[in-house]
Amino acid sequence: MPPAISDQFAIPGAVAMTAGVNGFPTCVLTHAGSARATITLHGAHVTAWTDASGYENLYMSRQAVFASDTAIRGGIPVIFPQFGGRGPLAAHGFARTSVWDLVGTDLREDGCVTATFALTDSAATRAIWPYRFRCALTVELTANTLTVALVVSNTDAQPWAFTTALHTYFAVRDIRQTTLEGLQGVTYEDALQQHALTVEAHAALSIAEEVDRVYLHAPDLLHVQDAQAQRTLTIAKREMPDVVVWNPWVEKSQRLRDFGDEDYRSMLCVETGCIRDAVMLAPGEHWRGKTTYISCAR
Ligand code: TA6
Repeated sequence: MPPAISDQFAIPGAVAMTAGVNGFPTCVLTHAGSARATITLHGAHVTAWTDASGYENLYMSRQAVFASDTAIRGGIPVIFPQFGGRGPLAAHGFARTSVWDLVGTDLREDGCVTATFALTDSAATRAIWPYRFRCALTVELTANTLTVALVVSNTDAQPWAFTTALHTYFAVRDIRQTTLEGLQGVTYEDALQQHALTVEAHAALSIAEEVDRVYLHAPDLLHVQDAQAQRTLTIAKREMPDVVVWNPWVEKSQRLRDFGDEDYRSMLCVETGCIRDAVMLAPGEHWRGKTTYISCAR
């Protein structure tokens, strides 16, 4: 049963709460009557982001399953406390399938619209990850930018470590006419080659097969160049050293239930996070990381 919907944090013209897909409570941010972002409380998951030009920047599978125990295929899944299979938990951890609370909204003087979501430990999380924690995720919307900031706090009396990522699915007009700039010279782990280490040779990375790589300590500025859409999506990250580049291509697309067989053509995951080196937090310590996405026509 989806949680109840409250208007406690509504701001006329800027923040509204609605019943989203399958009744999931969804927060809708609107900037100056044009740019728009939707975030479901299920996973504090950004499910859509259109900029002031009306361009939808995120991929969302038409087969995405909105169910309490399932990760939504598309948008920005929040990965915590474990990336992939790098630990004892189910792949990518429990944050993306947990119900977060909306704990605050704001319409700033500069017009930026924000919403903050929180997830804290529970008997259910402690049963599988025996630590006390608090995560706060803030989404900030302006005319042509979307920022996602994550604060992870150790509220326990013992230290613990985590890995995390914003598993962002970008919409692209045609993957074969899309490149990713900024990774030349960066070492990556290739998940398709038993995590062998390789140095990226290309200034502009093209995708013409399944790609599943973790680029280590990548530059904080990257650009997705969508030639057919004549658009550039800039990714500006802070305190999130690693970058994942993933496209399932043909065969894996056919194996994914919640992903169209041809959808590999219209998406590219470029994910930012702390993946290779886990972050260790002492009691009372916090980790802060953020990524800003900037959409512009070329
Ligand atoms: O981010 C890349 C990756 O780890 C891939 O290996 C692939 O499994 C993808 O995440 C999707 O994972 P999911 O659990 O959402 O199906």
